[in-house]
Order: sequence, then C-alpha cells, then structure tokens
Amino acid sequence: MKHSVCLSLILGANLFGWAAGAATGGGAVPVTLNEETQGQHDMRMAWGRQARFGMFIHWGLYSVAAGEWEGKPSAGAGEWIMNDLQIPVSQYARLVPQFNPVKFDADQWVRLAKEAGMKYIVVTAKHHDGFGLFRSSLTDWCLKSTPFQREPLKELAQACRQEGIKLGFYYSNMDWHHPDYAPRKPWNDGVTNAPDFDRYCAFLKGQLRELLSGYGPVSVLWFDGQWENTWTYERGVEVDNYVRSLQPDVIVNNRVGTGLSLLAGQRTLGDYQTPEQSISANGLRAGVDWETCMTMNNTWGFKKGDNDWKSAQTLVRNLVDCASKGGNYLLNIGPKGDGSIPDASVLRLQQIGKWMKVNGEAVWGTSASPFKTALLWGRCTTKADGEATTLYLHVFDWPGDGELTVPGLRNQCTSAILLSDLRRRPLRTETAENGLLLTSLPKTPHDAISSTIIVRILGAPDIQAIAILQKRDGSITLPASQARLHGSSFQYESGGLLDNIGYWTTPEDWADWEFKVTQPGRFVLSAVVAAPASGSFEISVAGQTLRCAAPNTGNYVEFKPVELGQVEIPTAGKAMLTVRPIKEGWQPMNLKAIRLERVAPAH
Ligand code: FHN
Repeated sequence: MKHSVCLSLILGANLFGWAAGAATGGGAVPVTLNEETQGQHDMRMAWGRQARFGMFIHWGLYSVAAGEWEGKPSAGAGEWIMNDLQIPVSQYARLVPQFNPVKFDADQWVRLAKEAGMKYIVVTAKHHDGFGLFRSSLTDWCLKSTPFQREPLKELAQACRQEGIKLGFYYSNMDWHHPDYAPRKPWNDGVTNAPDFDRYCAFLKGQLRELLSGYGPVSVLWFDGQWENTWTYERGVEVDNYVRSLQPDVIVNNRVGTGLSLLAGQRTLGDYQTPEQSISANGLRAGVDWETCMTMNNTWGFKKGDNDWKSAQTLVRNLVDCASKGGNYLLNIGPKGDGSIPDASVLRLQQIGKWMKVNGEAVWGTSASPFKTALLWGRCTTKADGEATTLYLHVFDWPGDGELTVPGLRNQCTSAILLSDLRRRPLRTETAENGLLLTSLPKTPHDAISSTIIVRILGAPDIQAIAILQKRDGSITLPASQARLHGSSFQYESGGLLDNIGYWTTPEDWADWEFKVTQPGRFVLSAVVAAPASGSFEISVAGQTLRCAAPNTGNYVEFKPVELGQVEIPTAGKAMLTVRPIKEGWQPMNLKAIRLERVAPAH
C-alpha cells in the first residue's frame, strides 16, 4: 500500500511548527494547554460535563471480518483480529475490496444515539490496524481504496450538526500497518524498510490535520494505543498542543500521553481520564474529569459470535453510577461490515432511551452525589439551584414498605416528588435521627430499572456521617458500601450487578462495621455472599465469635444468603461487628452484606 511522505519532510518546510498562525492559517497564536486558565479550561470542558452520556463507535475493516478469519474465530475483541490471529497485512488487505457498507445511514446512527439520550459520538477514524475510515491524502490504506466511495465521517458530521450532537474522532497512536511505525509487528509483511518513527509521527500529525480541518468542529479527540514505548511523553505534548493549534476547543483524552507516571516537571496530558470497562467504586479524585468507556457485549468491533449482551438495566445503572460519581459513560456499538447496527445494540439503545425520556434530567448536567458512602437503595446525582439543591435519588432497590431513608441528610427538605409523577404529588417526608425519611412511597416502583425521586433542599447538602441504625422491625443490615475496610487488596466495587466487597484475595484483609442497637436481643446472623469456592471466616460481635463457611455459589456475581448462627446483643448502644478470614481455610469471596434478624428480646 502506497504511503506518501509528508511534503514538509521532502521540502524541509516545517508545517507542524507552533509558530503563530503556521498551523491555523493566521490569527492569534492559540492557547496551548499549559497557558490555559482554569476559567478557559472549565468553559472548554463545560459541554462534556453536562453531557454525561455518549456513544462510542468502533467501525472499520475488522467489522467485515466480524471476529472470524478463514473460518477460525478470534479470541479477543473484533478490532484486534489481525493481532490475535497474526494475520499478515497482505492477507488482511483482502478486506479492503469487501468494505462496502451500503446499509450505512448516518442519520439513523445519530438519531439512535440522540434518542438514547447520548449527547456526543466518538467514532474510530483510525484504529490499530491503521486503516483510515476517511479519504486520506497521505496513504492509500484508507477508505478511498474500497468500493465505498462515500465519506462516512463527513456524513456523520453533517448528521450530528443537524441533531445537535457533538462529534469526536478516535485515533490510534499505534499502527500495525504503517511502514514507519515501531515496534513493527511480525505480521506487517509488506514492508522491509527500517521504521522511522519521526516520519510516522509526521504522518500521524498529517492525518490529524486532515481530520481537524476537513470535517467541521471536532469536539473530542480520543487517542488510544499509547502503551508501546515508542510513544513518549514528549510526543504526547507535541500532539496535544498540535491538535489544539488546529481546533483550540477540542477536548483531548489522557491517552494522548503515555499513561505512565509523570516525571518531575511533566504535566498531565489531555483533559480527562478514561477508565475502561469498569466504574471505580468512588469515582476519581474530586476535580478530575473522567469517562468510563464500555462495550455492550464483550467486543468493541463487531463479532458475529459475541452475544453476551449486558441488559438495559445494567447499562442504565452503569450510566447512573457514572453520573453519581461525577463521570461520563461512553457506551460502545460495533456496527457490522455492511453498515448496519446489531439488533441487540439497537434494542438496548431504545430501552435506554425510553428510560432517559423520563429520567434524563436526573443525569444530564448533574454533579456527583454528596454522600460519602454508597446508598443502600441506589445512587444520587445533584444539581445546584442557587440557594437550593436538587437531589435526584435513583432508586434501584425499591422499598416494599413505602419508606426510604436518605442517610445523614440534615438540610431542610422543601419538596419531594416522584420524577415520573406527572401530577407532581408531594411525598411525605419526616426528619429522622438518621436523616430524611421519605414515606408514602408507592408499593411498586415506576420503573424496575431505576425510579427517580426528586428531593429539593435548602442550601448546599449537609450530610452527617451516621452509624448504621436498626430498623423498626429490629433488623440490622451491614452493607458492603458502609464497611470499614482494613487491608490493601480488597475494595468496595459497584456498578451493574456489583455492590459488594470484592478482590478479597488475601486473608490479611478484614472488615468491620459500627452500628447502633436500639432493640437489644438475640439475632440470627446471615451473610450475602458470591464465591466460586467455599472459604472459612469468623464473625465477632458483642464479645462472641462465630466460625463460618461461605457458600460456594459458583461465581462472583450470583449472591446467596447464608445463615451463620445466632448471637446475643444484650444492651442498646453502639456495637461493632468484624468479619475476618481464617487463614488456613480462606477462599476469596464477594460480600454484599451481613444481616442480623432480631428473633428474641434480650434475656
Ligand atoms: O486496544 C483498544 C481496544 O481495541 C479498544 O479500542 C479500547 C477502547 O477504549 N481501547 C484499547 C484497549 O484499551
């Protein structure tokens, strides 16, 4: 495949200098990142922080392969097939004449995203295989060599402008095809030259120039493939500043850098962090913008054999989880080689859209939860309203008794309603010892996925850390979210099916809870556990210790309650319960909660 070397390299001209106007064709020298004021930064980031939800699109030659090569399935993600099956580039090129996505419909794709509640789209302009999904003047290894003589990125840009959706491009620093990319892959069988990485970077910047000058405003540049040692901090700085010189308002992700720890004098590159396929338990540090990207099944690029789809419930709760921690959710689709979107993806986007149609205001433009521990029943997002604050309570586990406690909330509540109640009927609220008690909830939730309650309070949230309290029926629940974790490896994990202490791989780690007893007595102790093997641990409370065995539930996500024995808590007041592995018999387990059911009054 022919590669034209940048004219600048031949003429020695420096097309990529930072001189005033050189890159922007005149006008003031654009602000480079390290000169940007916080105010300018916040202004540039504002739309992304409002958006909370975007669509990731992985689409390219690999979509034609669909996870299979000469009848052999690839083990990894669809877009990694060249790597996983070590397909020689000369063979992989057989896909080029097959790329003719006649079913591609930019308007349909953008409408699907918009109706799902997504505010931006990031599409792969070039993935690791180096194949440009656009007509590049710098190489033939791109769309212009296929039968598909349209410009999908331009059609997407146009459709996004029409629908008010921001458009971003994914661009891989790593390139398995380019003759100057290093380290060269064994399967890159068409080239023999010694790679010249500087020449590759000139190519990379040349393509970025094409993408940043030929498709209108580009809102996001999503770099990737930064982990090979040829990609350096210095190249990241150069590209970070370069793309801003072309479009000063573009938001750049952190993978323009190397992802390695910063050395003295280095600064964080890019504007936001990009955790992948997971949602951190407590969000990232305050003030750090982040976005979790995630597949709907297990692959980014289409694979015909991957039908392990997450449910709409899981996807909505992941979105809410991200927003409740001040982050964004970039949910991926992998269109097929013919340009159509898998039915399973379309169905889930429509289901998410149905939920967002009712609850979108509780996601878009919201900020993180003010609660320092996870909420037993779900998540919270907030909006500051001048002298007041709106709390959006996302209730995943709807209370059967019509009551819900907002733990530790000390503000005056001025109103509480169900977001879905078009008649805006007020919910009864009481100020309780452990927070705000909502009563008169309907016995069934409006939406089993997540139902939203809007609580308006005076002032900024004032949350008192509270001990876990005994419920009126005498029961006490000690949730993973409120455990005090003592150790280095385990952690509280949440999102989707997860709301538990996980990664409990070392018996040195142990957990305890402090709680308040108002009704002493005899209690039946149980634990809610998921574990692929039965392990031994002990529970100590009120001077008694029970030796326990975790049930083998077959895996780490199917939780089962297991009764552990009885204990006496003879007096009211503060109590402490400890869960400690027994070294010799320990097996890792995920622990969702410890429960104490009061079965008799104190002797
Ligand atoms: O290797 C890529 C992968 O193919 C996919 O593009 C994801 C999406 O974030 N990023 C890299 C893996 O971290």
